[in-house]
Amino acid sequence: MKNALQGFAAAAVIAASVGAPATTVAAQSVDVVASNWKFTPNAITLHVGQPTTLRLTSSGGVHGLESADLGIPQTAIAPGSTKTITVTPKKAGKYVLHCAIMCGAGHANMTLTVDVVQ
Ligand SMILES: [Cu+2]
Repeated sequence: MKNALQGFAAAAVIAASVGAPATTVAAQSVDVVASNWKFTPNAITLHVGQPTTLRLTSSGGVHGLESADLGIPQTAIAPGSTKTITVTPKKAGKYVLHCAIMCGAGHANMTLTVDVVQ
């Protein structure tokens, strides 16, 4: 029960960080920071048909993101620069994106979960 509540709180924080209320049409953005070896946050929520700009940077190491399902081309994420990719999900679901560039010992476990909801 405690874990479920913590999960809910985390989801609420992520939803809040996405920004604008559902009634606005302005593009939303989400910041994701890659490091050795995780994405922070490691889970984000997007909405079907709603464009969201991902702002990707790294605080350590070169990492990558890619998702054919979400229309994210292979994108290198390196310290000192920010890559922006606008994503408009077509289909609800849970997409687990793995780091797309070999980055060392923790590479295999480096994931970003994208929860796409209506
Ligand atoms: Cu990697």
